Amino acid sequence: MKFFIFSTLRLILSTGSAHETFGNLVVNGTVTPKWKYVRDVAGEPYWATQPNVDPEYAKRYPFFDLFSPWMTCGRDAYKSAMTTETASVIAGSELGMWVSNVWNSSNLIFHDGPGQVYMSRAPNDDLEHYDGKGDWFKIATVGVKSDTAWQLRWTLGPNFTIPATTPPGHYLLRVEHFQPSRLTNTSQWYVNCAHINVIGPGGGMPTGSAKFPGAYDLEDPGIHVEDRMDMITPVQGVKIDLSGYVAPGPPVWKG
Ligand SMILES: *[C@@H]1O[C@H](CO)[C@@H](O)[C@H](O)[C@H]1NC(C)=O
Ligand SMILES: *[C@@H]1O[C@H](CO)[C@@H](O)[C@H](O)[C@H]1NC(C)=O
Ligand SMILES: *[C@@H]1O[C@H](CO)[C@@H](O)[C@H](O)[C@H]1NC(C)=O
Ligand SMILES: *[C@@H]1O[C@H](CO)[C@@H](O)[C@H](O)[C@H]1NC(C)=O
Ligand SMILES: [Cu+2]
Repeated sequence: MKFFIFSTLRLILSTGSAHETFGNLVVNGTVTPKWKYVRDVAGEPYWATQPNVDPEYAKRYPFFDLFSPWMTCGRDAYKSAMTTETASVIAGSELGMWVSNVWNSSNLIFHDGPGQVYMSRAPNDDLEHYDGKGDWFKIATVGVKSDTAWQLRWTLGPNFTIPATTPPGHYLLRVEHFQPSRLTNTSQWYVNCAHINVIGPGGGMPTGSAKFPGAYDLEDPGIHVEDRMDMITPVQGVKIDLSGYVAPGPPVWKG
């Protein structure tokens, strides 16, 4: 049984589906270099140990366990805290977290699912020693485009605004992308975190808080979805209908 589960997982990991990492922060209209402002991550444990496999290839594999510590900022991302640079960003400006590495050489996302963006201020504004275990507030959900399509499909990644009244300080900026499914505990998860220094007048009080891991549940209706919303393993004869989809987590704080 154990072997069966293992080989099924390997099959899922090695066929068809698209994978990605969000290694590029977009700031001031510029796509910054991969892993400069985003915490670098470890490769998927199996692929990372295969000979002659590009490390970037192994990094873009998803993880499946939403209770994993990888849910905070990606696989072993805290190990890169000291070497990740911090980007100064103006509150109220638009940023992006874009894919640096996808399965399909089109280099565009071809996963179906929402993207969400969260922020968490580092204690003492010390990002180099922040493991991301504090409170997070949500600043964006990039969800459905129509009843049959997701906004992120065939794009480089989410664009979003840092709320204009965000208290100035040093934050982890966390992007997540996943595939809602009608099958429990089968979503591919992609998570990465950037280091940002928010410059601005402040004055806002972020509301709605979440912990990662911990904020989401396997039975969250935005993760374990109705049959009509499953575009990964669709039920034959059931028409795709994403209407009414609500992504997991607290509401978006707009500042
Ligand atoms: C969910 O899947 C992950 C990995 O695929 C596994 O480690 C975990 O035990 C599963 N959780 C449950 C509740 O089945
Ligand atoms: C973005 O522009 C602001 C204002 O000019 C500047 O302070 C900041 O350093 C820039 N950020 C990056 C990462 O270039
Ligand atoms: C990427 O995937 C799409 C959808 O499967 C396919 O149509 C396209 O040809 C692929 N592009 C490349 C360059 O492999
Ligand atoms: C993000 O912005 C770029 C232009 O800067 C655009 O090409 C892209 O489609 C946008 N992404 C989404 C998901 O809207
Ligand atoms: Cu994938």
